This record gives sequence, C-alpha cells and structure tokens, in this order.
Amino acid sequence: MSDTQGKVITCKAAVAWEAGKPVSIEEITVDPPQAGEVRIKVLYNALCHTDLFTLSGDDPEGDFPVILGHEGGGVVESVGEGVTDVKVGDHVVPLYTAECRECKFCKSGKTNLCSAVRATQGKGVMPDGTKRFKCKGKELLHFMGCSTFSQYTVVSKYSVVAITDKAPLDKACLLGCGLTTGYGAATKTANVQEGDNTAIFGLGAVGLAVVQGCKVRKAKQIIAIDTNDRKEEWARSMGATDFINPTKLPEGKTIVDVLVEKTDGGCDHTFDCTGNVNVMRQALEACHKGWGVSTIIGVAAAGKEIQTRPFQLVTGRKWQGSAFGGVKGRTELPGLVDDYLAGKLTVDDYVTHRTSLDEISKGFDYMHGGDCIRCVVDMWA
Ligand code: NAD
Ligand code: DAO
Ligand code: ZN
Repeated sequence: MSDTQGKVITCKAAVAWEAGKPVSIEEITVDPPQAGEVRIKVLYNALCHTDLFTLSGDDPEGDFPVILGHEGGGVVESVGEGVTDVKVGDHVVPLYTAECRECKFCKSGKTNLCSAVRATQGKGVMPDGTKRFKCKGKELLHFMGCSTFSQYTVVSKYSVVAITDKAPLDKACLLGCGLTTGYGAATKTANVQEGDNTAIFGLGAVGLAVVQGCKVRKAKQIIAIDTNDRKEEWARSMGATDFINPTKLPEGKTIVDVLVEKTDGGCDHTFDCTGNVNVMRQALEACHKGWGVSTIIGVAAAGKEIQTRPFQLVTGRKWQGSAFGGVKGRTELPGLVDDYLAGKLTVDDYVTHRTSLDEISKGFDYMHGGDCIRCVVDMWA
C-alpha cells in the first residue's frame, strides 16, 4: 500500500488555462481515485500534435482550463473500489480509447470504439461527472480520459492497461497513441495484404508507423509522401520503397496522377496521416478503381469537411477512418509491447527529442521545427 493512498496529492502539472496560450507549470491537487478509477504516477509523456491542436483552439471538443496529455506511461499509485485488472505498482499506459468489454460497441466485434466513458470523457470529467484536479481554487478539466501532463492523474479503469515492467516506459508510452494508431491502421483497420501497393500521406510518428505496418504485411510498394524532404530518410528506414514530395512534382502532374502511374492504375490502400482535408481527397482519388481503400487517420481542424465527386465511390473506391488503429487497448496493447520487446516493432527510433515537465513548452517548439518525431517528457526530471 502506498503512503499516499486515500489522500489528496499535491504535485506539478502543465495547465492549459486558455486556447492559444502556452501551458503553465503549476502546483495542483489530485484527489484519490473513486470507485472504478485508478490514480497513476505519471513518469513519461510523449508529446503528440493532438495536444498542440487542442491548445491552439482547433479541437472542436477542446475546453479550458484543462490538463492535456494522452500519450503517457506510469505506475499505479492507488486504485478505487472495484478495480481488479490493475494493481498498485503495475506499469501502465493510459488509453484515450477506452475498452469496457461490456458495451454494445465492445461486444460487437466490429470496432475498438467503446461507449462506456465516451460522453463524460468528451466533457472532460470522470464517469461520475466530477473532476479530480484543482489549481488555485479552480477545478481543472480532464482530457481524452488521460490528462497525462500531470505528475499524478486519475483515469477510469476502462482507460488504462497494465504492461510488462520489462518495457522501458519512456518508449512504451508512445504506444499510447501515435505508434499504435499508425501500425494498427495498416494491420487491423486496412488489413494490408502481401503484394498490395500502398501510399502514406504525412510522415510523422503516425505515418511512419503506418509504413512499418505495411512493411510487416509485405506490401509491394510503400510510397511515402511528405512536403518535408527530411522525412525521406525516416520513411525509408521504416520500410518505404519510394518517397515523393508533393510540392516537387513533374510539370503539369498532380500527386494523384503520379501515384496512379506508379502503381499501374492506383493504390490498393492509401492513408491520410496529415489531418488536411485536401490531402484526404488526394488519398481517396489515388486509390485503384474497383477496390482501393483510403483510410483517414488525420484529425482535421474544427469545421473542416471532406469532398470528392461521388463517382469516385460509385466506381469502387472506399473511404474509411481509423481511431487508435482499430486497437482494443486493454486486450491488445500488451501484445504490441511484446512485439516491441521482441524487436518486431521499432519504437525507440521515434524518440528524437527529450525535455522535462518544467520545459514542456520547449518540447512543443521542437514539434513545430519539422525534425521532431516524438519528444519525450520526463515528468520528474
Ligand atoms: P505530425 O505533425 O508529426 O506529422 C504530420 C506530417 O504530415 C508531417 O511530417 C508533415 O510534414 C506532413 N504533411 C503536412 N502537410 C502535408 C501535405 N499537404 N502533404 C503531405 N504531407 C504533409 O503528426 P502525427 O503525430 O504523425 O499525427 C498525424 C495526424 O494523425 C494528426 O492529424 C493527428 O491529429 C492524427 N492522429 C489521429 C489519431 C487517430 O486515432 N485517428 C491518433 C493520433 C494522431
Ligand atoms: O467514440 O465517439 C467516439 C470517439 C472516439 C475518439 C476517437 C479519437 C480519434 C482521434 C484522436 C486523436 C488522437 C489522439
Ligand atoms: Zn465498451
């Protein structure tokens, strides 16, 4: 039993007070976990663009003040009543896509989306409708059911999974979002098959993990596309067979023309990992007539809409989306950690930058720089 069990903990957190303003490091209080909840000592976070996106005010569900962060890893400090799957001392990864195993979605066998905590998670509160964080007399909202930019956080028992303590948490935390999302999108949602021709738009952590997924499935062509030439080496190191910078195409050609020519009629699978709705259209239209499938992974800014001519769909191209790579976190994430430890899934290379909680804003600057795949924040440095 930890000596903090049942007590309010005072610790440091990065608080986002309002959209468009940098986060500030504050002393906050974290209440004990209630029934069905888990309090986690957060050790590491990987910074993901989705946190920046919310901070900038582009997230349609974003509200303030809030503790952001959803790609983290830590150790269970205490658990509330009715928590059996994780125990004090377990190494855990919080899950922004919960898994209750009991709701209509979980039981459908058709999706990894779960409805158990969906409504309250979207409102930034715990499943009982209340919050666990306070700062300067104000309650702070939770974020994506995780709020890992705090040295301690409280999550629902459905939003956390225990992993082996053999996996270094400063790397395994990346499986809490970007890596699992991309790898799962290729291997589960799209279910890429041997010999497929594939194209991946956007080569951040998510796109590079799609590349890895296509490679593991023995895709024939893995065409990596990014406006940043520095991503070519990255993509090839993960298994890409080709790289195209769409701003440097032959005169009069579009990226769709180039991809259709390169793949003898279009791709079997394309993936949007940019969040740009114009790119999403290109990705669909670069699919092979009759069977090509385009998977949208990128999250577009509030109010954006996708467009294409319906004839693109009438003639057999399909549009689909993928959240957290179609992966059921509590059931399947430990297997991905095993793959990582067995050397089947590259994770370490994605950590290009490191910082501390006090200097988390530096991490956000690295992310804007174009050379940062993931910046890992040591929450206790
Ligand atoms: P990132 O910003 O690191 O990577 C995006 C890449 O896209 C960059 O390399 C950038 O140069 C490139 N890019 C930008 N515009 C482009 C264009 N017009 N054509 C080609 N490339 C272009 O982001 P990330 O962390 O890899 O995340 C990628 C996207 O996935 C984001 O939109 C993020 O919000 C989303 N996401 C979705 C899920 C999900 O579950 N669906 C999970 C995590 C992240
Ligand atoms: O169940 O209705 C629902 C929504 C589930 C949320 C899926 C989130 C996908 C994108 C998240 C951005 C990356 C962290
Ligand atoms: Zn469920």
